[in-house]
Amino acid sequence: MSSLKRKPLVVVTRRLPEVVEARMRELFDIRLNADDSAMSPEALVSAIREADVLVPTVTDEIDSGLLAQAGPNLRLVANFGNGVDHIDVAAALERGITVTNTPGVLTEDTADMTMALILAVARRVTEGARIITDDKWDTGWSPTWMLGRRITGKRLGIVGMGRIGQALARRAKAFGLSIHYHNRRRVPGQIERDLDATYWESLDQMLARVDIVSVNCPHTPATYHLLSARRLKLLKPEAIVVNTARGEVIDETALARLIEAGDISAAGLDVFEQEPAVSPRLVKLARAGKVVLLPHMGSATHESRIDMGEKVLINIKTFMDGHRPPDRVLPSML
Ligand code: 8YV
Repeated sequence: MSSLKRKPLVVVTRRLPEVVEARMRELFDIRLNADDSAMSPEALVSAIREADVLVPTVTDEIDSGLLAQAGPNLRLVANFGNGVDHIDVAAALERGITVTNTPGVLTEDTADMTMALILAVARRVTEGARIITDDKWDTGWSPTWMLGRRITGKRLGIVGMGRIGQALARRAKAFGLSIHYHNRRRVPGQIERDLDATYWESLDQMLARVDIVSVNCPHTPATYHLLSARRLKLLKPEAIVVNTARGEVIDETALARLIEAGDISAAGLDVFEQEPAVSPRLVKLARAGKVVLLPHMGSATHESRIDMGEKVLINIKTFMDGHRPPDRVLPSML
């Protein structure tokens, strides 16, 4: 916690919604990234040398090497986003730098996008839309054409039953899916009852029994390639895999290989291991209608992005006023 006599210098690495930037301008001395391109490592170094507060996003790698070059004023990294796997939180804390994030405000939108991907894959939504825009609907309607899979009555396995996992479960239940989940900790009984959710202590056993798997856990050292080649092979051949969390939780190469071989039916991915690069194998599968790929759009609504900005503002303001910011991230939470 800290108190400055002057306005704090806040460096924001990407353009934020206008209302958020305007409020930041009123409260702080801010430096914005006018052209909104992802900051180079050199630009990040000069940012953290002068800033009191850095506001990064998922496109900035804030590792221990970078943090070692921070200037004496850097006290807070107020991440615009929930996931903090691009920030070395322990290294920051060792240097007396507080880290905050923006939990809670993007839950519903991310759960919506997960549901959208489940439906898009099962009902071939993007494939169908492309038939019209590519002028390929010359055969007209037919009883056996463009058939997808019904989702009602199927089993959904949620990997990570936190806020987003539970918001997805509420939606999926309304669509007639039965809810199964694996989580580090079992959720309270009342939540399980409300969601009719079945807890699987063994991820392997759950994977072998569900029709759709959705990844909704954070990326941490413990969840890196949690859906490994071995685990992906446990899935039924007709299974669908959906990921709106972080690419690193799934062994993407193994997933592509299994879909190519017909050992997994399809996938819907909003996140990738090497963003913004997307594996050419996945792109090829998308062209063949086997997977639906989106460019990390889970929280991309005006509402979420404004609320995320509001959280960043509150975290900075509270911290600068000498109080504990509401969304402090500690290594023990990861
Ligand atoms: C954001 C996200 O778009 O909040 C997160 O963890 O993955 C996304 O919804 C992005 O992280 C913003 O930095």
